[in-house]
Amino acid sequence: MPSKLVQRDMRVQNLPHIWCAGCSHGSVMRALCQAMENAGLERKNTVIVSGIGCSSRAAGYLNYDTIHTTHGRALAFATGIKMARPDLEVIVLTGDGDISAIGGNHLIHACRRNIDLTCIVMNNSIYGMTGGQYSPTTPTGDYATTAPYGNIDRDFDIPLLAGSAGASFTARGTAYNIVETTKIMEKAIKHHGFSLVDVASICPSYYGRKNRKGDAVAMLQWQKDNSVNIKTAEKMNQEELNGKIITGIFKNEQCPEYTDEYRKIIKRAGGR
Ligand SMILES: Cc1ncc(C[n+]2csc(CCOP(=O)(O)OP(=O)(O)O)c2C)c(N)n1
Ligand code: SF4
Repeated sequence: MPSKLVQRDMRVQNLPHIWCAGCSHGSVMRALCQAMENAGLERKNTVIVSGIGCSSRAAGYLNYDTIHTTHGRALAFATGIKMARPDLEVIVLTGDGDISAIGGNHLIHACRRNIDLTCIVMNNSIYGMTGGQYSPTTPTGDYATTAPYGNIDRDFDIPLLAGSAGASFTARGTAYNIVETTKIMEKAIKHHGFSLVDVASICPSYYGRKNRKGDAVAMLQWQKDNSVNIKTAEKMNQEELNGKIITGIFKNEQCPEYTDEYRKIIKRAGGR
């Protein structure tokens, strides 16, 4: 018998899902359901928007008003929805490829505008859906289908990028510590302004296999052993932090929000 949360939040008729055994996208999706419940979101006021990728498939399994859009464009669709209906809670589900490669320009401008969207990035450091090509978050030196001798690109730190571009809430959780990740998601949902939660995720089928990281259990164990909360990280030097996943809330500020500012312009122009 599926749990109450699954019965309430999932389109069980769309199961079985497409994810490989051990993929962490399901745990992240489940954490989002819990965070939405904890934040008091109602189905009638909530829209979930995704791009394209294994991660973006989550929108299809959630029993909300959802849009599975085009690759990289989830934030553009979400911006349109929020501009038309600022009263709605708009949540974007995306992958590292979707949001920081093809969708990178949409990301920095959504951050710059500080529009009130919550963006959950399932960051598995690879393009899973298309067979393991390297993404902008594949660590330098790691292997991918398109980097058989090692990746020479330097990788993005997505929360750092988002914060620098103007997002007022940025954070990172892990698939391993899903309890902490759920709490972070709840805060991100409640935040008024652009919130980005990067969730260090695992793709055992491609990233794990190409980089000899072992099975899903070994990959999660690695996350457990190598995660450092921001408060502890502040007391560590760069050498000690090398290769670590820094978690927690990095930025949480109140700044003018885009749809609020837009309403003011409408009033100034004589509209309602
Ligand atoms: C315009 C366009 N270009 C390329 C693709 C092929 N494509 C589909 S998903 C994807 C990458 C997805 O990677 P990511 O967002 O990291 O998600 P994951 O599958 O790893 O969860 C690509 C390149 C596409 N669907 N549309
Ligand atoms: S290919 Fe990777 S990201 Fe896609 S479902 Fe499988 S494990 Fe998950």
